[in-house]
Amino acid sequence: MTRDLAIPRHDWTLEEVEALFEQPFMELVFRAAEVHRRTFDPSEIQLSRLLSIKTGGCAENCGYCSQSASFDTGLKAEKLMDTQAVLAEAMAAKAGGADRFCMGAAWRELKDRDTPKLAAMISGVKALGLETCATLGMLTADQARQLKDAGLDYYNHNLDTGPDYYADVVTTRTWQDRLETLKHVRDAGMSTCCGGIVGMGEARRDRAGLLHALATLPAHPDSLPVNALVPVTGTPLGDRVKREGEIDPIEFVRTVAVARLVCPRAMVRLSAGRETMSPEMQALCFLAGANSIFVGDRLLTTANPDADADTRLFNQLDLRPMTPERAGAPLQ
Ligand code: SAM
Ligand code: DTB
Ligand code: SF4
Repeated sequence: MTRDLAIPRHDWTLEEVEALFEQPFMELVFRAAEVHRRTFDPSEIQLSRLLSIKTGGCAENCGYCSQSASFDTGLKAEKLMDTQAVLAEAMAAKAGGADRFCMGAAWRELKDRDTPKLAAMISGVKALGLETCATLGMLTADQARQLKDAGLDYYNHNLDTGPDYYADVVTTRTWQDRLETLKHVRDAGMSTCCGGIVGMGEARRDRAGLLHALATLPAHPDSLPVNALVPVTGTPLGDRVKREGEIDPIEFVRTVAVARLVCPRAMVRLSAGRETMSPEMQALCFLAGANSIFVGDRLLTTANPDADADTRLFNQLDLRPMTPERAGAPLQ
Protein backbone atom coordinates (compact mmCIF):
# COMPACT_ATOMS: atom_id res chain seq x y z
CA MET A 1 0.00 0.00 0.00
CA THR A 2 1.35 3.45 -0.88
CA ARG A 3 1.07 5.80 2.07
CA ASP A 4 0.45 9.54 1.86
CA LEU A 5 3.73 10.86 3.25
CA ALA A 6 2.24 14.24 4.20
CA ILE A 7 0.04 12.59 6.86
CA PRO A 8 2.00 12.31 10.13
CA ARG A 9 2.64 8.75 11.32
CA HIS A 10 3.83 7.55 14.69
CA ASP A 11 4.41 3.91 13.75
CA TRP A 12 7.65 4.27 11.78
CA THR A 13 10.03 1.35 12.16
CA LEU A 14 13.78 1.91 12.30
CA GLU A 15 14.12 -0.14 9.10
CA GLU A 16 11.68 2.16 7.29
CA VAL A 17 13.61 5.24 8.38
CA GLU A 18 16.88 3.63 7.30
CA ALA A 19 15.27 2.81 3.93
CA LEU A 20 14.45 6.52 3.46
CA PHE A 21 18.16 7.31 3.93
CA GLU A 22 19.07 4.65 1.35
CA GLN A 23 16.94 6.17 -1.43
CA PRO A 24 18.75 7.71 -4.41
CA PHE A 25 19.58 11.26 -3.27
CA MET A 26 17.55 13.00 -6.00
CA GLU A 27 14.48 10.84 -5.24
CA LEU A 28 14.80 11.54 -1.51
CA VAL A 29 15.10 15.31 -1.91
CA PHE A 30 12.25 15.35 -4.45
CA ARG A 31 9.92 13.45 -2.13
CA ALA A 32 10.84 15.62 0.85
CA ALA A 33 10.30 18.78 -1.22
CA GLU A 34 6.90 17.46 -2.32
CA VAL A 35 5.81 16.81 1.26
CA HIS A 36 7.16 20.20 2.34
CA ARG A 37 5.03 21.99 -0.30
CA ARG A 38 1.87 20.23 0.83
CA THR A 39 2.26 21.40 4.41
CA PHE A 40 4.10 24.74 4.16
CA ASP A 41 4.80 27.56 1.77
CA PRO A 42 8.38 26.63 0.72
CA SER A 43 9.33 30.31 0.28
CA GLU A 44 8.74 31.04 3.96
CA ILE A 45 11.39 30.55 6.64
CA GLN A 46 10.71 30.97 10.35
CA LEU A 47 13.30 33.10 12.19
CA SER A 48 14.36 32.42 15.79
CA ARG A 49 16.96 34.26 17.83
CA LEU A 50 19.09 32.65 20.52
CA LEU A 51 20.59 34.19 23.64
CA SER A 52 22.89 32.48 26.10
CA ILE A 53 21.48 33.70 29.43
CA LYS A 54 23.88 31.55 31.50
CA THR A 55 27.14 30.62 29.83
CA GLY A 56 29.64 27.84 30.60
CA GLY A 57 30.55 25.81 33.68
CA CYS A 58 27.99 23.09 32.92
CA ALA A 59 27.98 19.86 34.98
CA GLU A 60 27.15 17.64 31.98
CA ASN A 61 29.89 16.19 29.77
CA CYS A 62 28.29 16.40 26.32
CA GLY A 63 31.28 15.63 24.10
CA TYR A 64 30.46 18.35 21.56
CA CYS A 65 29.87 21.26 23.92
CA SER A 66 32.04 24.33 24.52
CA GLN A 67 30.19 24.93 27.80
CA SER A 68 30.90 21.70 29.69
CA ALA A 69 33.05 22.15 32.80
CA SER A 70 34.63 18.78 31.93
CA PHE A 71 36.63 20.20 28.99
CA ASP A 72 39.09 23.03 28.62
CA THR A 73 37.69 25.03 25.72
CA GLY A 74 38.91 28.44 26.89
CA LEU A 75 35.34 29.60 27.49
CA LYS A 76 34.80 31.87 30.51
CA ALA A 77 31.86 30.82 32.70
CA GLU A 78 29.35 33.57 33.47
CA LYS A 79 26.47 33.85 35.90
CA LEU A 80 22.77 34.08 35.00
CA MET A 81 22.07 37.37 33.20
CA ASP A 82 19.88 40.09 34.69
CA THR A 83 16.29 40.12 33.52
CA GLN A 84 16.54 43.69 32.14
CA ALA A 85 19.60 42.78 30.03
CA VAL A 86 17.74 39.76 28.62
CA LEU A 87 14.72 41.93 27.76
CA ALA A 88 16.97 44.45 25.98
CA GLU A 89 18.35 41.59 23.83
CA ALA A 90 14.81 40.37 23.14
CA MET A 91 13.78 43.84 21.94
CA ALA A 92 16.79 43.92 19.61
CA ALA A 93 15.87 40.44 18.32
CA LYS A 94 12.35 41.61 17.55
CA ALA A 95 13.65 44.71 15.78
CA GLY A 96 15.92 42.39 13.75
CA GLY A 97 12.90 40.40 12.46
CA ALA A 98 12.88 37.36 14.77
CA ASP A 99 9.50 36.10 15.93
CA ARG A 100 10.77 33.58 18.46
CA PHE A 101 13.30 34.26 21.23
CA CYS A 102 15.11 31.29 22.74
CA MET A 103 16.93 31.59 26.06
CA GLY A 104 19.65 28.98 26.61
CA ALA A 105 21.36 28.10 29.87
CA ALA A 106 24.36 25.84 30.42
CA TRP A 107 22.68 23.87 33.16
CA ARG A 108 22.28 20.16 33.76
CA GLU A 109 18.89 20.93 35.27
CA LEU A 110 16.87 23.94 36.33
CA LYS A 111 17.19 24.69 40.06
CA ASP A 112 14.05 25.74 41.96
CA ARG A 113 15.87 28.82 43.26
CA ASP A 114 16.28 30.12 39.68
CA THR A 115 12.73 29.39 38.53
CA PRO A 116 11.16 32.75 39.63
CA LYS A 117 13.84 34.69 37.75
CA LEU A 118 13.30 32.56 34.65
CA ALA A 119 9.55 33.11 34.97
CA ALA A 120 10.11 36.90 35.04
CA MET A 121 12.31 36.74 31.92
CA ILE A 122 9.77 34.59 30.08
CA SER A 123 6.78 36.79 30.90
CA GLY A 124 8.80 39.89 29.96
CA VAL A 125 9.79 38.46 26.57
CA LYS A 126 6.23 37.31 25.93
CA ALA A 127 4.93 40.81 26.72
CA LEU A 128 7.11 42.13 23.88
CA GLY A 129 4.99 40.07 21.47
CA LEU A 130 7.61 37.39 20.82
CA GLU A 131 7.12 33.64 20.96
CA THR A 132 9.13 32.33 23.89
CA CYS A 133 11.46 29.34 23.96
CA ALA A 134 13.91 28.16 26.60
CA THR A 135 16.49 25.41 26.95
CA LEU A 136 17.59 25.01 30.54
CA GLY A 137 18.42 21.31 30.93
CA MET A 138 16.22 18.83 32.76
CA LEU A 139 12.90 19.97 34.24
CA THR A 140 10.61 18.43 36.82
CA ALA A 141 6.89 18.26 36.07
CA ASP A 142 6.30 21.09 38.51
CA GLN A 143 8.96 23.34 37.00
CA ALA A 144 7.54 22.71 33.52
CA ARG A 145 4.12 23.88 34.74
CA GLN A 146 5.61 27.01 36.31
CA LEU A 147 7.41 27.94 33.10
CA LYS A 148 4.24 27.33 31.08
CA ASP A 149 2.26 29.54 33.49
CA ALA A 150 4.88 32.29 33.01
CA GLY A 151 4.19 32.22 29.25
CA LEU A 152 6.71 29.75 27.84
CA ASP A 153 5.59 28.52 24.41
CA TYR A 154 8.41 26.11 23.47
CA TYR A 155 10.96 24.08 25.39
CA ASN A 156 14.08 22.89 23.57
CA HIS A 157 15.49 19.59 24.77
CA ASN A 158 17.39 17.59 22.16
CA LEU A 159 17.86 13.85 21.95
CA ASP A 160 21.06 14.72 20.03
CA THR A 161 21.75 11.28 18.47
CA GLY A 162 20.42 7.74 18.19
CA PRO A 163 20.07 5.61 21.34
CA ASP A 164 22.97 3.29 20.42
CA TYR A 165 25.47 6.17 20.10
CA TYR A 166 24.18 8.17 23.08
CA ALA A 167 26.75 6.92 25.60
CA ASP A 168 29.56 7.85 23.19
CA VAL A 169 28.34 11.45 23.34
CA VAL A 170 27.46 11.98 27.03
CA THR A 171 27.69 9.85 30.17
CA THR A 172 26.38 12.21 32.85
CA ARG A 173 22.75 11.64 31.83
CA THR A 174 20.75 8.99 30.04
CA TRP A 175 18.52 8.91 27.00
CA GLN A 176 15.65 8.08 29.42
CA ASP A 177 16.35 11.31 31.38
CA ARG A 178 15.80 13.26 28.18
CA LEU A 179 12.52 11.45 27.43
CA GLU A 180 11.25 12.24 30.92
CA THR A 181 11.81 15.98 30.60
CA LEU A 182 10.14 15.91 27.18
CA LYS A 183 7.13 14.23 28.81
CA HIS A 184 6.96 16.92 31.51
CA VAL A 185 7.07 19.60 28.81
CA ARG A 186 4.24 17.98 26.83
CA ASP A 187 2.16 17.34 29.95
CA ALA A 188 2.47 21.01 30.93
CA GLY A 189 0.97 21.90 27.53
CA MET A 190 4.08 23.44 25.97
CA SER A 191 5.26 22.86 22.41
CA THR A 192 8.39 20.78 22.06
CA CYS A 193 11.57 21.68 20.20
CA CYS A 194 13.61 18.52 19.90
CA GLY A 195 16.26 17.39 17.44
CA GLY A 196 19.90 16.53 17.31
CA ILE A 197 23.39 16.95 15.93
CA VAL A 198 24.79 15.49 12.73
CA GLY A 199 28.50 14.92 12.16
CA MET A 200 29.70 13.71 15.57
CA GLY A 201 31.25 10.53 14.17
CA GLU A 202 27.94 8.67 14.34
CA ALA A 203 26.88 6.11 11.73
CA ARG A 204 23.95 6.58 9.37
CA ARG A 205 22.10 4.05 11.53
CA ASP A 206 22.43 6.46 14.48
CA ARG A 207 21.05 9.35 12.43
CA ALA A 208 18.15 7.09 11.47
CA GLY A 209 17.84 6.07 15.16
CA LEU A 210 17.52 9.71 16.21
CA LEU A 211 14.87 10.49 13.59
CA HIS A 212 13.03 7.24 14.35
CA ALA A 213 12.94 8.19 18.04
CA LEU A 214 11.59 11.67 17.22
CA ALA A 215 8.96 10.29 14.84
CA THR A 216 7.70 7.76 17.39
CA LEU A 217 7.40 10.15 20.36
CA PRO A 218 3.82 10.46 21.67
CA ALA A 219 3.71 13.78 19.77
CA HIS A 220 6.07 14.80 16.99
CA PRO A 221 8.31 17.74 17.91
CA ASP A 222 6.74 21.05 16.87
CA SER A 223 10.25 22.28 16.02
CA LEU A 224 12.96 19.88 14.95
CA PRO A 225 16.45 21.42 15.00
CA VAL A 226 19.05 19.67 12.85
CA ASN A 227 22.42 20.95 14.05
CA ALA A 228 25.65 20.37 12.13
CA LEU A 229 28.39 19.80 14.68
CA VAL A 230 30.37 23.01 15.22
CA PRO A 231 33.77 21.48 16.04
CA VAL A 232 34.99 23.23 19.19
CA THR A 233 38.67 22.79 20.07
CA GLY A 234 39.08 21.08 23.44
CA THR A 235 35.89 19.02 23.19
CA PRO A 236 36.36 15.29 22.52
CA LEU A 237 33.98 15.20 19.55
CA GLY A 238 35.14 18.52 18.07
CA ASP A 239 38.80 17.45 18.27
CA ARG A 240 37.96 14.08 16.75
CA VAL A 241 36.19 15.64 13.79
CA LYS A 242 39.15 17.98 13.26
CA ARG A 243 41.44 14.92 13.14
CA GLU A 244 39.22 12.62 11.10
CA GLY A 245 37.34 15.06 8.88
CA GLU A 246 33.80 16.36 8.72
CA ILE A 247 30.74 14.50 7.56
CA ASP A 248 29.86 14.55 3.84
CA PRO A 249 27.57 17.59 3.39
CA ILE A 250 25.26 15.54 1.16
CA GLU A 251 24.67 13.15 4.05
CA PHE A 252 23.65 16.18 6.12
CA VAL A 253 21.09 17.15 3.44
CA ARG A 254 19.82 13.56 3.44
CA THR A 255 19.23 13.86 7.19
CA VAL A 256 17.24 17.08 6.71
CA ALA A 257 15.15 15.40 3.99
CA VAL A 258 14.41 12.35 6.16
CA ALA A 259 13.50 14.66 9.08
CA ARG A 260 10.98 16.40 6.79
CA LEU A 261 9.53 13.05 5.68
CA VAL A 262 9.13 11.48 9.12
CA CYS A 263 7.85 14.65 10.84
CA PRO A 264 5.97 16.34 7.98
CA ARG A 265 4.34 19.06 10.08
CA ALA A 266 7.37 20.02 12.19
CA MET A 267 9.32 23.21 11.64
CA VAL A 268 12.64 21.68 10.60
CA ARG A 269 15.35 24.09 11.73
CA LEU A 270 18.68 24.36 9.97
CA SER A 271 20.43 25.18 13.24
CA ALA A 272 24.11 25.20 14.26
CA GLY A 273 26.70 25.01 11.50
CA ARG A 274 25.23 27.50 8.99
CA GLU A 275 28.25 29.79 9.45
CA THR A 276 30.42 27.45 7.38
CA MET A 277 27.71 26.33 4.91
CA SER A 278 27.72 27.75 1.39
CA PRO A 279 24.55 29.37 -0.01
CA GLU A 280 24.25 26.32 -2.30
CA MET A 281 24.33 23.94 0.65
CA GLN A 282 21.72 25.97 2.54
CA ALA A 283 19.57 26.10 -0.61
CA LEU A 284 19.67 22.29 -0.81
CA CYS A 285 18.64 22.07 2.85
CA PHE A 286 15.68 24.43 2.26
CA LEU A 287 14.72 22.42 -0.82
CA ALA A 288 14.87 19.25 1.26
CA GLY A 289 12.39 20.71 3.72
CA ALA A 290 14.20 22.90 6.25
CA ASN A 291 12.02 25.94 6.97
CA SER A 292 13.46 27.59 10.05
CA ILE A 293 16.81 29.13 11.04
CA PHE A 294 18.51 31.00 13.85
CA VAL A 295 19.26 34.61 12.95
CA GLY A 296 21.82 36.89 14.56
CA ASP A 297 25.58 36.68 14.49
CA ARG A 298 25.83 34.41 17.55
CA LEU A 299 24.23 31.13 18.50
CA LEU A 300 25.07 30.44 22.16
CA THR A 301 28.89 30.55 22.17
CA THR A 302 29.72 30.14 18.47
CA ALA A 303 29.26 32.25 15.36
CA ASN A 304 26.22 32.37 13.08
CA PRO A 305 25.86 34.24 9.76
CA ASP A 306 25.28 37.97 10.33
CA ALA A 307 22.17 39.87 9.21
CA ASP A 308 23.80 41.02 5.95
CA ALA A 309 24.75 37.47 4.97
CA ASP A 310 21.22 36.22 5.67
CA THR A 311 19.59 39.14 3.81
CA ARG A 312 21.79 38.27 0.82
CA LEU A 313 20.87 34.58 1.12
CA PHE A 314 17.13 35.34 1.28
CA ASN A 315 17.42 37.62 -1.76
CA GLN A 316 19.43 35.05 -3.72
CA LEU A 317 16.95 32.28 -2.95
CA ASP A 318 13.74 34.38 -3.07
CA LEU A 319 12.90 33.40 0.50
CA ARG A 320 11.00 35.53 2.98
CA PRO A 321 10.50 35.40 6.75
CA MET A 322 7.47 33.43 7.85
CA THR A 323 4.79 35.57 9.47
CA PRO A 324 4.40 34.80 13.20
CA GLU A 325 0.78 33.66 12.66
CA ARG A 326 1.93 31.02 10.18
CA ALA A 327 4.85 29.76 12.26
CA GLY A 328 3.55 26.76 14.13
CA ALA A 329 0.35 26.60 12.04
CA PRO A 330 0.92 24.50 8.92
CA LEU A 331 -1.25 25.14 5.84
CA GLN A 332 -3.39 22.02 6.20
N1 SAM B 1 22.02 22.72 28.60
C1 SAM B 1 20.84 22.55 27.88
C2 SAM B 1 20.75 21.23 27.18
O1 SAM B 1 21.76 20.63 26.89
O2 SAM B 1 19.62 20.80 26.91
C3 SAM B 1 20.60 23.65 26.87
C4 SAM B 1 21.74 24.23 26.06
S1 SAM B 1 22.54 23.11 24.92
C5 SAM B 1 23.91 24.05 24.43
C6 SAM B 1 21.42 23.05 23.53
C7 SAM B 1 21.79 22.20 22.36
O3 SAM B 1 22.80 22.84 21.60
C8 SAM B 1 22.36 20.81 22.61
O4 SAM B 1 21.36 19.89 22.91
C9 SAM B 1 23.03 20.49 21.29
O5 SAM B 1 22.14 19.80 20.44
C10 SAM B 1 23.35 21.87 20.71
N2 SAM B 1 24.81 22.09 20.62
C11 SAM B 1 25.63 22.37 21.64
N3 SAM B 1 26.91 22.49 21.21
C12 SAM B 1 26.90 22.26 19.88
C13 SAM B 1 27.90 22.20 18.88
N4 SAM B 1 29.20 22.39 19.17
N5 SAM B 1 27.53 21.95 17.61
C14 SAM B 1 26.22 21.73 17.31
N6 SAM B 1 25.23 21.76 18.22
C15 SAM B 1 25.55 22.01 19.50
C1 DTB C 1 19.56 23.69 19.15
O1 DTB C 1 19.20 22.57 18.75
N1 DTB C 1 20.57 24.37 18.66
C2 DTB C 1 20.77 25.59 19.40
C3 DTB C 1 19.53 25.64 20.32
N2 DTB C 1 18.94 24.36 20.12
C4 DTB C 1 19.68 25.97 21.74
C5 DTB C 1 22.09 25.69 20.06
C6 DTB C 1 23.25 25.55 19.10
C7 DTB C 1 24.49 25.75 19.87
C8 DTB C 1 25.71 25.71 19.01
C9 DTB C 1 26.95 25.82 19.77
C10 DTB C 1 27.14 27.09 20.53
O2 DTB C 1 26.92 28.20 19.98
O3 DTB C 1 27.58 27.02 21.67
FE1 SF4 D 1 25.61 21.45 29.38
FE2 SF4 D 1 23.77 21.61 27.44
FE3 SF4 D 1 26.40 21.85 26.89
FE4 SF4 D 1 25.44 19.48 27.59
S1 SF4 D 1 24.88 20.66 25.75
S2 SF4 D 1 27.34 20.44 28.39
S3 SF4 D 1 23.88 20.07 29.05
S4 SF4 D 1 25.18 23.23 28.09
